[in-house]
Amino acid sequence: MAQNTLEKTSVTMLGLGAMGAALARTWLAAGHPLTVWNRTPARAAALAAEGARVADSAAEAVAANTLVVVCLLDDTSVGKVVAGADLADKDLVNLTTSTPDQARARAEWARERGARYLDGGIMAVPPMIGTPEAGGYVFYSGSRTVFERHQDTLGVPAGTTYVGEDAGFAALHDVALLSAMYGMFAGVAHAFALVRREDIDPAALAPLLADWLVAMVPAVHQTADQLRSGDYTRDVVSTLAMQVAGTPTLLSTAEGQGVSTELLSPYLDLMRRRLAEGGGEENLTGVIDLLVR
Ligand code: FVH
Repeated sequence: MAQNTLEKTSVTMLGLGAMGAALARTWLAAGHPLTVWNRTPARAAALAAEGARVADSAAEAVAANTLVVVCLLDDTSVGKVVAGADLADKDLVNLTTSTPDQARARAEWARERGARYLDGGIMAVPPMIGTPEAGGYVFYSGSRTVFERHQDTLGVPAGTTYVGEDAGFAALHDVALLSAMYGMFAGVAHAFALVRREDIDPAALAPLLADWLVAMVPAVHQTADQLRSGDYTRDVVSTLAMQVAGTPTLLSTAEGQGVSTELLSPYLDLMRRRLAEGGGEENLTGVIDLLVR
């Protein structure tokens, strides 16, 4: 049931895929007057039944409100969809996943058309939208004016974290976190592969694995401290020299279990390179410098 719509900012939503529809639904439920458009009109039917106004074109939807939120498949679809709309004096919030360079180019593109631009990187999946306890949030970067003006409205579907005026920073933060996530998934895949052929219940390993990863998470903060200070030996408990000495055990165990080391080896190779360059008293922070060279 929609709440009182008095004084609630009107929102235009372009894109009603899994994510766009979830976002739209929370604004409707919170009482924000909502105009929607989607390339495939049938996807708007459910929202229309819940009170959304369905525009016949993207241009018509953009014309309806100052705050225009876009959540489409990719940056190319954003260019196509918004191309025919008059963006003059609009607050354009683009929640489509893009690269930092795409976001910066899109910000410039919007500025040339008279719009203020805010980019977003969504750290949530659709079921987390409108569910604050799920912990989902959106990185925002670009126009601080747009962010501050609409922070309350943008905070309806998920938390908001503003990371700077560089329009590319939201995408960069998004990709940094996702990249770390895939690194973690790579390690988890290797761990499960190691026990795959044994009489070890994956469900018994899972909590051990999860607890171990959680116990290791504070290392993220130590890495940040070392990067800021430039001293990669600060507060080191497990030296790189010691860790590299243990790598044959990891590789031999994988071989013994009949498991490919293709996920693990690239990281171990970087550890060995850093050691060869004299980083034996550090922990793992020096690997970062090998990557950015
Ligand atoms: N769903 C997720 O788990 C992730 C979570 C993190 C953020 N992503 C990003 O959100 C963007 C939208 O994702 P989505 O889940 O809504 O994606 P779809 O359900 O596939 O919907 C895609 C929408 O884009 C429309 N569309 C695609 N191509 C075009 C085009 N050439 N012209 C106009 N519209 C286009 C599509 O329309 P239709 O197929 O229904 O006609 C949908 O509205 C995305 O950047 C994720 O990376 C989601």
